[in-house]
Amino acid sequence: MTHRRNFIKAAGATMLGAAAVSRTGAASLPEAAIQTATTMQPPPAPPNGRPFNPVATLNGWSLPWRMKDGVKEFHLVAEPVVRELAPGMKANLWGYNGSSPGPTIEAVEGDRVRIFVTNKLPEPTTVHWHGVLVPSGMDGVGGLTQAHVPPGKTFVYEFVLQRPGTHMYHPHADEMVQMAMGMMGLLIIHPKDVHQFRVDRDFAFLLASYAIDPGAATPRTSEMTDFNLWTWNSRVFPGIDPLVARSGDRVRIRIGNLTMTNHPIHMHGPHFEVTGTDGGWVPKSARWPEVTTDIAVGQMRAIEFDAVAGDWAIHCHKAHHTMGPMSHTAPNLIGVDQRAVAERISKLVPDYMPMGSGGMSEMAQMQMPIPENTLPMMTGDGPFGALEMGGMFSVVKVRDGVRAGEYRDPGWFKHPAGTVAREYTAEDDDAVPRAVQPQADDKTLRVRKPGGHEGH
Ligand SMILES: [Cu+2]
Repeated sequence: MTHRRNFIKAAGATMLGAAAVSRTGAASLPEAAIQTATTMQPPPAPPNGRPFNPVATLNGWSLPWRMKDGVKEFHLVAEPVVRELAPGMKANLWGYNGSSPGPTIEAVEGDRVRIFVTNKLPEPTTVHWHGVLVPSGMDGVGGLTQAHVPPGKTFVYEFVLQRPGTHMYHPHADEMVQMAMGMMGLLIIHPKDVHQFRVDRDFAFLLASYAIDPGAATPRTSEMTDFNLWTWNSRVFPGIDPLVARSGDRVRIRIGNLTMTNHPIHMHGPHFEVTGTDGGWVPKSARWPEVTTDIAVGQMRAIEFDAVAGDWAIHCHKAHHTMGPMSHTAPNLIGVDQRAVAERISKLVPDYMPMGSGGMSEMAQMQMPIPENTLPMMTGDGPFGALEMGGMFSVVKVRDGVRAGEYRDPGWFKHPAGTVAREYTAEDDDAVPRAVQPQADDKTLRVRKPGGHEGH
């Protein structure tokens, strides 16, 4: 679905902004690729320039560049986009080149990059290169280090990438609105030495939150705390790509947080280490094992682990962040039978859904009416039933024999015989060793060891 558009033709006389437009850049703009697919587009190996191992952007893509006299030229177009957050809900967002988040920009330590930014929004914008070492005048802070990019104009940023690392880009202009509308993207600086920090699989995504009322499609941008859609690359479970790897692969996941709150990201299965921050790579001697890493607002964390076969949940550990937008105002009604009245209320108040009398779980099964273009609170099916999830949740799917560069969903894990938790039945009575068993002809309890060692 990637296609190109010629900006010179499309925009007629595209106006160039006053800021730092070099003659080389002004001669002709590089084409601005666009992408509207919401599934991961595994990036091809770099066609020119220094070699690098590209990242896999969850539900996203990487921006092609043009090499011009040794400079890598990229073209970002800030514009309104429609993003499907998960099947059943589309949001009116702002992004870049057809998508929110915008495409991942990938380049190499030492590269000189020239990034054209065309503003097709109804208001001025800028681009700040979060964590990238740039000259002050390239830092993208509207009013402070540059004039804003007016609607219809193109500005150009140019700098040399000094250190490898994981960075983000986002506006520093009317930030509250523009970031709440989804304007953000990843900027990856690969090391000059392709073997440095080498991993087998390198995933990347951004945390973003939206406040979209049930039945609506456009975020409430003045919201400060009460967000109801918790997304990875502007997707929510079950719309988030799985992270597919082969057993034994060294896997990296780079996660940047551009929401308004912290997210403790927790991965089941193998332990990981935090190997990178926005400031660069953590020396081996300074890493420690973890199963959860908190990612504060404006932070990036890269984690790495050795993949072990299985389906391993990865999610934000704030329970409300793995939920959809419906019914967070529901009172606790455990023990109360109120379904008849609830159904009548929900017809009058679209955002109303009762908590079940035995907990919330039954909500994942029953089909209460919800407004159009709205996701339920808990959803998704697994091989054993309802997953009861939403929001910031996905699955690290590790299998033997996955080919390098293969990211397709391999389906559910086939557990080896005898390794799945199951119901205990009376037939198990003799098969399962009991920890403590009273001995009929004895006054004291003896520990019974499995294997019939008692009685000597
Ligand atoms: Cu969270």
